[in-house]
Amino acid sequence: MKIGIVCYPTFGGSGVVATELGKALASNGHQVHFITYSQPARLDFFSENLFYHEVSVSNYPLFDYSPYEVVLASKLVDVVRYEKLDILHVHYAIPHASAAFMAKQILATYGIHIPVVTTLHGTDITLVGRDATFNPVVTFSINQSDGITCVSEDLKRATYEHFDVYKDIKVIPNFIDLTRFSLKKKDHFKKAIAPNDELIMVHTSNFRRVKRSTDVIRIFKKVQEKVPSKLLMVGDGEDRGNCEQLCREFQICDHVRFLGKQEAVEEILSVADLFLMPSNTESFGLAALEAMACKVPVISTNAGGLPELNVQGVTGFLSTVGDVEDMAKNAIYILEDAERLEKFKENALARAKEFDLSLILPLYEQYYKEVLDATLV
Ligand code: GMT
Repeated sequence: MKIGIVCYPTFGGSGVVATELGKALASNGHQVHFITYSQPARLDFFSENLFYHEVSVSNYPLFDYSPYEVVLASKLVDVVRYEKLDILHVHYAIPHASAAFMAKQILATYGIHIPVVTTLHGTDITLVGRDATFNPVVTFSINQSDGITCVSEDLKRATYEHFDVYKDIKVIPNFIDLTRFSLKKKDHFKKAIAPNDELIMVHTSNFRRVKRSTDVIRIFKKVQEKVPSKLLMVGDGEDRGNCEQLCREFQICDHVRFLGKQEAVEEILSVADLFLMPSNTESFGLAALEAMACKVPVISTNAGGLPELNVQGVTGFLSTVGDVEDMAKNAIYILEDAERLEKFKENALARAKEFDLSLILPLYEQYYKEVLDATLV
């Protein structure tokens, strides 16, 4: 199959899922064309089946805002026509689904009928897309897609609740390549971070408000009063400064390290004992799955799709958003008993295996086939 993939090429969850999916499809013999505004961060290896087409928006003095969507639609028309693609898979509704719709209409004038699959990832539905300024276009372009997938049952429910979508939505969860995430522990790194064998807690995110990263610092303050521990904060974004400020106020700076944006997150997770995800909303929680794949239990909120991943009392614990007290109590419960911690770690890894790439990839392949069969003209 020849598949065009449109996504945000950044480190965000939707870009990671789209890129890893494209790489896996290419390894499985499909020809995959990425159509994005810069090379996807995870598109880090060469394969004869992988192609990358850059969407470059030129600046023109008249434009206060560059018309990215129009340029993307033109690029899609070009790539579909000349590379003879069978299907387009766009990740994150805004503005990819509407650009794909525009391209589809133009291609029809050349007698080319290309089915479009849209994958909804989270904030395109739960935050941005719900905004009245986007809603009519998001609703229309989702309904115009030939196939719609989303990453959790909760996101499916939210889509039907907030948008007038009348089509079926297929839930295909996030996945993990366990071969990449089962690394040997970096003992020298662990020793440097926790010289006295302190336990290591980790938070990875883009530090946007929705991640409630400052709650991580509040939780950690309480935990380190009871359990000798260190905290690693991975990533960067608007709330990082607030987190640093809070560390100074609490006088815990010696125990917290801000590592900034990191590519090899699995190396950091390989030395971790507990992962913290106190998000306000999370359609699936890919970062938590990555932690679990590294045998790290998860303290999270019960928002969005998190209960579909993190199993209460088995792989970690889930609390109400903002209930720092409860999250700290649960973290201490897991960490204070070595045998109990080991059990939670084993459970986390076992759960992650249920989302292995080898199980989820066929679901996408099968769905493409169904969409193609249904749209044959
Ligand atoms: O909103 C983000 O944090 C980024 C966003 C994205 O689309 O890049 O992540 C979302 O998609 C991921 C992959 O499907 C999910 O695992 C994340 O839970 C989801 N984030 C939110 O819902 C906040």
